[in-house]
Amino acid sequence: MTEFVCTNENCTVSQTGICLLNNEPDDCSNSQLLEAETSDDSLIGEPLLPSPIEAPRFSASAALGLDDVRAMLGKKYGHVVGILGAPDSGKTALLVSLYLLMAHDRLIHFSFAGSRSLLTFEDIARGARSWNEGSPPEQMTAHTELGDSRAAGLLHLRLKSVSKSTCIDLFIPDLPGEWSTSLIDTNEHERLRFLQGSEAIWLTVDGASLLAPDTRNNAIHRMKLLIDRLVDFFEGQPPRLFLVITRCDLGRPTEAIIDRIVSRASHHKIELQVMHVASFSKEPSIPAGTGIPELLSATIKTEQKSLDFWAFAEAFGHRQILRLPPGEQ
Ligand SMILES: Nc1nc2c(ncn2[C@@H]2O[C@H](COP(=O)(O)OP(=O)(O)O)[C@@H](O)[C@H]2O)c(=O)[nH]1
Ligand SMILES: [Mg+2]
Repeated sequence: MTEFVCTNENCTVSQTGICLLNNEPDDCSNSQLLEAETSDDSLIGEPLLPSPIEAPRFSASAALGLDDVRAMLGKKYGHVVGILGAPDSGKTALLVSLYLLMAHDRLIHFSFAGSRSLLTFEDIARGARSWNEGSPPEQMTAHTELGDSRAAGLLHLRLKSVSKSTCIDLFIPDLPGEWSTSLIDTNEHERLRFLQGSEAIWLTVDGASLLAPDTRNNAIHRMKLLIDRLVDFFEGQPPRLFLVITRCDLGRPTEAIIDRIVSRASHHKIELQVMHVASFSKEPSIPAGTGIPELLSATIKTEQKSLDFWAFAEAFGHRQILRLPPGEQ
C-alpha cells in the first residue's frame, strides 16, 4: 500500500488514509509520499535467495501406475511379469521374499540396482519383519487391497546382471487374488488388459492345498480354469507361463498331481514351466526364499533383440498396450 504523510500536523492521513481537507491524498498540496515506501513493492514476498533446484526424489506414492510404467518403458526395455493366483496362494509373499533376498544380495545372477517403488516393497515386507522372539508371525503379509480397484499398481526393480553387467528393469503387479477369482468365475478381464504387455506370468498355487486330499481337486480345477481363461484372453498365444507352487517348505506335491495341471496347458499346446518356491519357511532345512532366484532367472532368461526402440507399431507385438502415445516420449 502507498503511504503518505501530511505537513498539516492535525491531519491523520498517514494513519487513516483520510485527508483532513477531504482531498485525495495524491492531490493534496500538504501530502508527501513516503520515499522509502515507494521503493519496490514488487519485491514484497520474494524469497531472499532463489531455491535450489530439487534433485529427483522417490515419489511418495505407493506402486507405479500404468502411465509411470509406460513412460519408463518408453525409454528403456523392461520386463513386465504378471502374477495371478487364488487369494492366499502366496503372491504377495513371493514379492516380499524376492525383495528381502535382493536386500541380502542372495539372488544368484542378479544384484539390486534400484527401485522406483521402495516404499511399497517396504510396506508389504513389514509383516515379515514382525517376528516374535525368533518365531515367525502366523500371517506374514497383509491382504492385498488396491486403492483403485480397477487399476493395477506395479512394483519396480532394477537388477544388475552379474555376468553381463547390464541392468534389467522388472515391473511386477501385486494384484489381489480376487482379480484372478473373478477372471475364473466371470471372465472379468478388462482390468487385466495391461498383462497383454507382459512377457511372462507366474501362476501361483498353494502347494499345501495340492498336498491335502480335501482341497486338492478344487485347487487343480481352478488352476485349469485359470489357464483356459488366459488362453482365451491371449487368443491362444499367452506369454511364457510359470506354474509357481508355493509353500514348498510344507512339502512338494507329486509329479502325478502336478501333471494334472500341466496337461491342461499341453492340451492348449502351451508350455507350463513348473517351479517350487518357499517364500517363507517353517522348516529349518528349507531356507526362506528357496526357488525364487531360479524362478527369476528362468523368467528373464530370454535375450531381448534390441527392442529398446520401437519405431513401428507392429514391432510392439503384444506389448502395444504399453506403448507411449505419440508425443510423450
Ligand atoms: N510356510 C509358508 N507360508 C507361506 C508361504 N508363502 C505364503 N505363506 C503364508 O500365506 C499367507 C498368505 O500369503 P499371501 O502372499 O498374502 O497370499 P496372496 O493372497 O496370494 O497374496 C502369508 O501371510 C504367509 O503366512 C511359504 O512359502 N511358506
Ligand atoms: Mg496378496
